[in-house]
Amino acid sequence: MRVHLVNPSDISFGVGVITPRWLYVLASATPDAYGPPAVIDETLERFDEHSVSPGDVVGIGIHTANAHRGYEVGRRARESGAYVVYGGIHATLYPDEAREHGQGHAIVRGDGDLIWSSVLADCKAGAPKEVYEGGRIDGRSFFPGRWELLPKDGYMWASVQTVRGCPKHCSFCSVWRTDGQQARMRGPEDVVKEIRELRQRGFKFIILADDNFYPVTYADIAMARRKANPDALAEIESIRRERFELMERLADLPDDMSFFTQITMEAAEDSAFLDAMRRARIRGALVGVESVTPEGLKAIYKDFNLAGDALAERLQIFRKHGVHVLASFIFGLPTDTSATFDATVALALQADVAFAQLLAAALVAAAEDLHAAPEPEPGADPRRHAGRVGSVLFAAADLEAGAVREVDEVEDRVHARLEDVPADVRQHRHRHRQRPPRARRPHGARTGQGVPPPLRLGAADGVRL
Ligand code: B12
Ligand code: SF4
Repeated sequence: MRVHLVNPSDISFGVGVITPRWLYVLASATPDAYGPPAVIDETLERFDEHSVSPGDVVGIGIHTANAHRGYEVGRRARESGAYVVYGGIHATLYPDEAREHGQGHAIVRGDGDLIWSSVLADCKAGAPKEVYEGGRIDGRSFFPGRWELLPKDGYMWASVQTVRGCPKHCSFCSVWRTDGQQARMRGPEDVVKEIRELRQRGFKFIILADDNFYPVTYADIAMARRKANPDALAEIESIRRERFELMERLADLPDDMSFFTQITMEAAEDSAFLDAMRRARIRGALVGVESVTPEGLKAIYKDFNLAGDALAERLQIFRKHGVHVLASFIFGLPTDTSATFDATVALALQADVAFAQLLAAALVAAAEDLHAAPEPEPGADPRRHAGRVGSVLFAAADLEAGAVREVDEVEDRVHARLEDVPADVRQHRHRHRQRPPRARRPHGARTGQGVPPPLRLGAADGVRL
């Protein structure tokens, strides 16, 4: 019985940016008795069902964005006689969907590290269970990646996790539902050991694949003090201490290494923490700004974020401490209006962020809205039907003609460049080969003379990393 681990992707490019950590963690969790698992990241190369023999196990990790492809892989693997097992964020949230659409024999919910060997033993015995509850294991039990299985020169950056779970509960995010609100931290020793190994393998840039690198805020400490709860206070103080200890260890690593993480903007309140990040060479962080208005933040249960000038000032503090910000914004919140776009751009410039990531929210609702959008009535102004995200209507009529042309030109340039990618690099763009061709955007859709093709989006719980 051979074990195959597949990270699904619609497009394979031959090289990847970041190592998909779960593949290498599950490889570590695979007992030696089964031999080294075949690790297939479809970002690099396509899964070939002919490599699977009857009785093999094919483990597929899915998040919402790659679930469709994951289900296709699973169906093919099952046709080849393999046991198909799904895990990951999306399977944890929607196990029935993975069973129905992906024909999974078994679904693993939660962390795979400890339960994976039991799943394999059951498959070997010919009796996999329908659902396994992997749970939320203690941070000390997280497995490191089995990095000796990495393809040579396959990735630019490696990924190492230091903490899982986030105490917040932002409405659009899946993390607190899947990984929980408890910060589950790996021991600094384990983290550094893994990083050293990766450096020996040539990686100098490492993504800390954490949900929230700053899990204890001043407000949490103040609250525990107010409640006069010594146990709670001791626990959060020890979490904070351990974060500092980790950063000290990172600072001792060779100085050609850099890190990137994800953090809430509350960290800006804590200059000692930001200074420790700088010493640790955590040079950048994704900060979930999400919305620039207090109403927007309230709507997504993120009113611990600031808005307005105070927000800009808070973001500037990161850069002053040598931590560059990738600010992540969401569009399409119920409180957004067409003025939100300009307000967001103005804020991003004022805050001096290094990058801005702009995402569409409420993917399900937005997709439904688009699907439900009626064809223009004969004689009606078709430009009112250019599209909608959440409650924001994108009417091409509202765009300047020049802006429309610019968007079209950029899109055409990107397509042209993709076509130029040499065949040996662009191994296969199987999205185009395997699926019926996507409905092309009707000519002139961008300029309002047609309706854009419907979006096919899954049931998404979270839209930002
Ligand atoms: C690092 C990260 C990234 C990085 C690195 C990705 C990479 N190459 O690894 C980058 C920046 C590229 C990224 C991009 C995106 N990400 Co991201 N990312 C993360 C983050 C913070 C950590 C992921 C990670 O490595 N975890 C460590 C591993 C070990 O954990 P794991 O993957 O969960 O795997 C464990 C279990 O789930 C389980 N498991 C997983 N697979 C399998 C399979 C089997 C068979 C079994 C048994 C078990 C199992 O066992 C594993 C070990 O315990 C997560 C947050 C999170 N908590 O997961 C978001 C997260 C996965 N990202 C998310 C999103 C939305 C995205 C983007 C779509 C963002 C965007 N709009 O562009 C893109 C998608 C990119 C793509 N095409 O894959 C969402 C997904 C939400 C959802 N409903 O699916 C998450 C959950 C964040 C969130 N706020 O909700 N991401
Ligand atoms: S969006 Fe960020 S702060 Fe909010 S729950 Fe998710 S990980 Fe935590």
